[in-house]
Amino acid sequence: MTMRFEAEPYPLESEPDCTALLIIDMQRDFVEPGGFGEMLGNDVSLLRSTIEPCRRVLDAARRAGLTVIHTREGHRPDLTDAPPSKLRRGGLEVGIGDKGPMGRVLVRGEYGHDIIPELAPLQSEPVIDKPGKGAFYETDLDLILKNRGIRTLIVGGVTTEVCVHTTVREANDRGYECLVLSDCVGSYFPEFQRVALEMIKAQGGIFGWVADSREAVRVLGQARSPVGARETPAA
Ligand code: TIU
Repeated sequence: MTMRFEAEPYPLESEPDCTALLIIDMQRDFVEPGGFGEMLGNDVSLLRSTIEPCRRVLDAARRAGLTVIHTREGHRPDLTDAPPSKLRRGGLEVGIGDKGPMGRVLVRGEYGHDIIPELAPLQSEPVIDKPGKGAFYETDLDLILKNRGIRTLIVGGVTTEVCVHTTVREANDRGYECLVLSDCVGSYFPEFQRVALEMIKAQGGIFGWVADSREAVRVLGQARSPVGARETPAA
């Protein structure tokens, strides 16, 4: 069965077994106080409105049997995969690799680095640990998507103009079609949120489509991947 999302700038069609939900960097370090987001000087409460819409779409995607993939931005404990330029950036008092209230900032295995419990991955859902802003850079995301025959990505997560944009642009150049859900992505800057969404869908959808969680849940509610749910969540 073909899914048809009413989106901007025009409807997007895809097959459930060729479509994945990609949830980007919904980590404590970005959405909870005391993490990397706050250390950069941001009000992290602005991102928290994305949690409920992401949870509803995640639930619908799991029920429809879609591939679900999560990403986390962060580094090895020895920071050997962190470019010195990234470590220096911002001249932060407490920055990447330093000890903060939620453990070492943006370091894999630390409390702050992990995905928030509301959106915790199932065992069957790949988690991509990425050193950069884009989820394709120096990761096996492209390989996983190709092996699953995925061509369309439904995208949520944070932040809209940084890791979401970078990932969607990378995906677009690799031939994937991306549907970004406006209320499932968030920015620390309201004006960036608005403009970042405009940029995606301008010029005939120059690198993607935009819809919202309601539309995604509506369409996914009628869909079922022939591959079937790989792991059914507890009701
Ligand atoms: N600072 C900011 O807006 N974002 C990031 O550093 N990473 C992600 O977007 N995940």
